[in-house]
Amino acid sequence: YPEHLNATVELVDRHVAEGRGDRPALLAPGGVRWTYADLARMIDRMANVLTGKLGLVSGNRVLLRSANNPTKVALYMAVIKAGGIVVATMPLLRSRELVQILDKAKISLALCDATLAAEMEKAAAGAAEKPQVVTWAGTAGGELGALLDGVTDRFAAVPTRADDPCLLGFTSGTTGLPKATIHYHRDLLIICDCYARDVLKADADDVFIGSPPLAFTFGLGGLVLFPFRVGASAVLLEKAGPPDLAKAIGDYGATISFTAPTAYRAILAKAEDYDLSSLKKCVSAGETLPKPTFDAWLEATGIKLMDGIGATEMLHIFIAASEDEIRPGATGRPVPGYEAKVIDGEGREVPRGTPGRLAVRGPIGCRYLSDERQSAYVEKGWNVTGDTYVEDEDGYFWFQARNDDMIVSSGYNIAGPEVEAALFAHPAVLETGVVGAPDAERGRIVKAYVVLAGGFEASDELAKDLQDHVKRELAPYKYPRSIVFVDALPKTESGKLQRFALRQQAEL
Ligand code: 3SK
Repeated sequence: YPEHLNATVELVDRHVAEGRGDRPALLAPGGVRWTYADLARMIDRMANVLTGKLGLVSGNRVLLRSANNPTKVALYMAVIKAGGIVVATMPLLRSRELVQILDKAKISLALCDATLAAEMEKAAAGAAEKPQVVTWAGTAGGELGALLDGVTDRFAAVPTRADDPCLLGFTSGTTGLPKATIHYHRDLLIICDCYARDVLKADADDVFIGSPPLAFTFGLGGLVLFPFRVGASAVLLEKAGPPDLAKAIGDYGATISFTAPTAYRAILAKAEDYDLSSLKKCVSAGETLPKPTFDAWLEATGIKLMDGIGATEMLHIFIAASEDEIRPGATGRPVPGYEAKVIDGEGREVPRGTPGRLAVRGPIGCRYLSDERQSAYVEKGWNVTGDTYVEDEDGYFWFQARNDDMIVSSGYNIAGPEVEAALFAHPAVLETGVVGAPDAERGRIVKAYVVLAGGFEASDELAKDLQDHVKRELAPYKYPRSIVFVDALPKTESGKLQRFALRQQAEL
């Protein structure tokens, strides 16, 4: 990559400059259809507003909060074109989670869909430094619409360098304390030129669709960067539950889908209700892909699900297999440009066939924003992801387990300790331990073991009250779907909760 590059210029403007401006870029419900030229003009107007009326200067961090829609994508690319750094957030986050992000990322400007403004305003009021909040409604209406009025649709990209940061990707650590991973302009292109070009093999006629929020870099790649890199189009769905996604695949003639195994399973359960015949490739990631799901999808659609493992730290997928190299049950082999190995506790490579910690290196590596957990993630230049894997004789990697406390449920990463902290805020909870438990539907669910405080009695009503309490405290997808009342929790001699013992219990 050249020393100077701006990701928006490469991903959007290039198509207009090379005569592909009339090709569709973004499609959305309500008949929304933006060509690359429409999108480029909208981005330029927004970049003018950001740098003019909103005072953005290079390096400023801008928080974006909305469901997946064309306005969010245009704002994303406008911030980058203006030299800013995007901090995209999950739409379901509550104010207490948003405050952590505002403070960590030192946000001065937050752009928020009006329907999600209440929690944003609450968070802004509670932040160490109150950011300016600008809301929008529909396709760039509301406060943002008023700012865009009469603004010119030409903006000269800020001459950023390839290794200037343009994205802070937040990921909740095992402790629930969010970590911010820094990504550069060139990283946004690298994932396209490694995974999307060499493994996915997408082209300009493809129509991408999927469910992951753009704040999860799995969604950012699959629904924005990959289609834009090849001049294809993307369907953005604000509501992307399995029935909405399955229906939209037929409505838009989508050819490439990005979602988690849970969604593929839910679609399969009613596959005869939908027209999935346009699909050519289906990417599955965010949680383990069980072989029965792979087999059932192949049987119903004739398509091999393309499994992959990625990480916010590495921006996207680094182990996967192209369609003709898939080995059912294995995640795949390192994406071209990446290397992977399995290591023991001392960092030594273990013989093939032996389980150990997965270590990866490639053109993108983990760079946390001022976080002491950096040295635990990167060991001697290798990114140690926290997953246990086995490498076979042919160099395929087979997932065994997560070796930390994260619970991956329906594609969401949920930190057990964060849910425990929320439960502790309820007067009925004396002690609690939260772990993942197997679930046919969601892969895993959040399961809370609770010791009650005096004066409280176990009941279904109390369990429901605890669940509602967590939904009010945290993003609702984090609530414990199963609550078990117990007399005591397993502890070490020094009084620490033995989560591994609870995990074993939850597996039964
Ligand atoms: O495997 C994941 O969880 C992941 C994380 C970030 C980006 C992409 C992927 C697949």
